[in-house]
Amino acid sequence: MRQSGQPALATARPHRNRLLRRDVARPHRFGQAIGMARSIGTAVVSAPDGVPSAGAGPDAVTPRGMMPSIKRTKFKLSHQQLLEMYYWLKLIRAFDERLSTLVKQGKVRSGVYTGIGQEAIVVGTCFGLRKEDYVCPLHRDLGTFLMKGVTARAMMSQMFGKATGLSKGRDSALHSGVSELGIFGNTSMLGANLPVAAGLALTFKMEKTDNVVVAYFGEGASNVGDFHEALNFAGVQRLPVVFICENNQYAYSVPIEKSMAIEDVAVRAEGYGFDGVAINGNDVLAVYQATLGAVARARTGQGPTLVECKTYRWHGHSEHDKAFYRTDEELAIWKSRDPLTTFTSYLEGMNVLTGERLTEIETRVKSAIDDAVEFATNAPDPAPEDAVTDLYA
Ligand SMILES: Cc1ncc(C[n+]2csc(CCOP(=O)(O)OP(=O)(O)O)c2C)c(N)n1
Ligand SMILES: [Mg+2]
Repeated sequence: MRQSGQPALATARPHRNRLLRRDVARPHRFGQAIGMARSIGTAVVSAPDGVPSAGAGPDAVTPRGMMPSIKRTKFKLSHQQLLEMYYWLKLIRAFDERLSTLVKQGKVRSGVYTGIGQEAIVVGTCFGLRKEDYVCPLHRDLGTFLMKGVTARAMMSQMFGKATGLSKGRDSALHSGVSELGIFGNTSMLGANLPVAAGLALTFKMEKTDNVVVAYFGEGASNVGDFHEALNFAGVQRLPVVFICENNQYAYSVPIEKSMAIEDVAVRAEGYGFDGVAINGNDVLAVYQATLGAVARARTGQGPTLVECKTYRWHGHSEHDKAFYRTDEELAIWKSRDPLTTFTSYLEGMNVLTGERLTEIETRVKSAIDDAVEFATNAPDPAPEDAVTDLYA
């Protein structure tokens, strides 16, 4: 919310408004070497030949940082696959929105860190993964669990702290993994999932599989030591890991310009000997395309990639944070780049999404969420005697 007396966004925080700014190209040396220097204000990752980007338009991107060869990755998605992507975007949005309501109703008492506004990152990164590939999600990445195969019922039970949840009621957040689905649950230690991701990738390499690891972190986490150790190790060992930075501009109340002196987290990859790219994280196809390229490189022994997805979280850090540290104007700008609305328009423009299909998808989403809430509400609490089971220490 905007504080009284606070000047308008553009004058108060020119840096914060950078995603609207036109600027001159600042090509990275890798980019120059492969002739990929480009101008600020154009699409960062262009869609494959003949397929327009689903992005929110030129204002929605900040193409700074490096442009590795993944820019040229081509892909084809059938209408069915595009609609599947759309379903996931809708489901994940609806799940988080319902959780937000449940917190306000006092029905969910855990810390809820929604990813509303950031869904394109989860969907674009998980869509092309295999079951055997691992994800190492963050506190905002509930959608990765759903996309890797956890049911909405189990996920809702987890958030309710019920016995039917992933951690059987011992926790009510995302601190739980499902190894058979390739999900390594996060801990609360920011950045700590990244060395673990590198370790998982080392296992894949030593076992000579072509599985990959996709690890998520915020721009805030990229300032902690674990991030740098993990990227260094992954670079030295050429590990099959894709580092996905969800740059939502804030680490709790701290805006990015107060925590780092660079514009793009992506440039940090260069220090560890591999490529990084900054893309429009609100464009699900751009995220899908960049991940596809990075995953292909990882699978074929070409090592890690850092993909920085520029985005914004609509809600506060958690549901108890009213986010007074930002302005209404800033939020409105980012809401106008809603990954869901832009993808809806894109699909409608291509005649992939018709009124009938939209109703069908919305009905499916609503019934999945309603069913999950009902299931979790009626599910049993954990039994006291179970407190000492499943312990390894
Ligand atoms: C090592 C460590 N330091 C601080 C915290 C407290 N903390 C939890 S989330 C958070 C902000 C994270 O920001 P970012 O990495 O940008 O991710 P975002 O929440 O924006 O998705 C902080 C400071 C923590 N959990 N772990
Ligand atoms: Mg952040």
